[in-house]
Amino acid sequence: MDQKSLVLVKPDGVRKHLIGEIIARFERRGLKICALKMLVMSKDQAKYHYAEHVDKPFFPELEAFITGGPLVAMVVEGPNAIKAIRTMMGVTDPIESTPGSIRGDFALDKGENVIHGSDSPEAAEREIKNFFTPEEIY
Ligand code: IDP
Ligand code: MG
Repeated sequence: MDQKSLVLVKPDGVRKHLIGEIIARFERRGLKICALKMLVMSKDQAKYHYAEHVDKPFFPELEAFITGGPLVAMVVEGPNAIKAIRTMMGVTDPIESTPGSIRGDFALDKGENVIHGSDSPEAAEREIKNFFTPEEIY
């Protein structure tokens, strides 16, 4: 079953020159990039994207980080794309992520952890709308 996921190369990933590395991993795996753009997230966009975390103590730090520089947003599609991408990403805290995963290879910090990927089809649908119009998704 084909699924779409909203993936972000977060501002730390852009600063670390990891855009190509991350896209290449998805493409080599057989996943399709069907929408792509670079942008600076607004605070409103950040509150919508991280709605489940707005009341958490780390939210101010997260908001400052995620809005603090350009990021790359993309829609990635393929069979079981959501789970496939979450596995390729590693877990939230890179220290616990397996080497070979994106976070396990390229991050050490729980906040600045290089990549976002949707965690469910419902989240993907909601998150994709925050960045792309239907016409921008191929
Ligand atoms: P996920 O990105 O693996 O789905 P979530 O628990 O949904 O992880 O958290 C969203 C993002 O919020 C994380 O990727 C990370 O950037 C940030 N974050 C989560 N927990 C913490 C924390 O304890 N301190 C700082 N930032 C955090
Ligand atoms: Mg999450």
